[in-house]
Amino acid sequence: MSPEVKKNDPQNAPKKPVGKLARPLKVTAQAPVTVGGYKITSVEFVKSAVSLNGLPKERLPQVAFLGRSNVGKSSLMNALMGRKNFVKVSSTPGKTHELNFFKVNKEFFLVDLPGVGFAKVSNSKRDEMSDFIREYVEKCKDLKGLVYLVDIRHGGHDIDIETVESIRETGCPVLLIASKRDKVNQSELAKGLKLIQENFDLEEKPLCVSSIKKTGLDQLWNDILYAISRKNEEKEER
Ligand SMILES: Nc1nc2c(ncn2[C@@H]2O[C@H](COP(=O)(O)OP(=O)(O)OP(=O)(O)O)[C@@H](O)[C@H]2O)c(=O)[nH]1
Ligand SMILES: [Mg+2]
Repeated sequence: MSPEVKKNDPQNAPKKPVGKLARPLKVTAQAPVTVGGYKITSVEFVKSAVSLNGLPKERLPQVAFLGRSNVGKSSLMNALMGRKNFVKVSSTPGKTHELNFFKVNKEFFLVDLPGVGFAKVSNSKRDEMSDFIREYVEKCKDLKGLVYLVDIRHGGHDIDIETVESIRETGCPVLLIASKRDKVNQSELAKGLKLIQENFDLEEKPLCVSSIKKTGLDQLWNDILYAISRKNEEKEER
C-alpha cells in the first residue's frame, strides 16, 4: 500500500531551484511605459561581457554609459527604461566589473560599463578594466555613442577629463551629461554646468539630469535616438 500523499504538506511541495543568480537571465518587462516621450515596450537583460568575445552576437546599435563609480550610470539607465532596479544599482561603489547589455524595444542595446578609476579596485584590475573599455570603444562597430556622466557637484576630475579625451581620440561620439540635478540649487547648477563646459571643452552647457526626479530624460532620449539614427544613416551612405 503506497503511503498517503498529504496535499498541503510542505514536504510534498515542488522543489524551488537552488542557487543564487546575480540577476534574472533574459527578463522581458511586459508593460509598455513612456519615458520622456519615448515609448518602451520591452527591455531585456541579454548578457554580461568581460572580453570582446563575450559581446552579444546580435548586430544592433549600442549606446554605452560611462563615468566614475557612483556617478549614477545604472540609476540613469533604469530611469530611462522606466524600470526600478532592473539595472543593478550598487550599494558598494565599484562592484560592476563587466559590460552589461540591455536590449530596448528589440532595436538597440544600452550598455552599462564599469565605473572609471575606482580607488578601491587594485591598480592592475583598474588597468585591465580600462584596457577592456578602450578596446570595446575602439573595436565595437555597433557602438554609436557614449554617454559620459559627471556629477554636477564635482565638475569633473582629472580621470574624467583624461578618459573623455582618450575616447574622443577613438572617434566615438561622446555625449557629456551632468548627473544628480536634484542635489544642487539653481546657483550651484549654473556654476557646475559652467565648470563642466570648460573642463571638457564643450560648445554648449551640458544637459543635467536627475534619475530620482526624472528630469532631463526627454532630452537625453532624443540625443540617444539621434546618435543611433545618425550613425546608421552614415553607415548606409558608405
Ligand atoms: N540624489 C540622487 N542620487 C542618485 C541619482 N542617481 C544615482 N543616485 C544614487 O547614487 C548612488 C550610485 O548610483 P549608481 O546608479 O549605482 O551609480 P553607478 O555609476 O552605476 O556606480 P557603479 O556601478 O559603482 O559604477 C546610488 O545610491 C543612487 O541611488 C540622482 O539622480 N540623484
Ligand atoms: Mg553601476
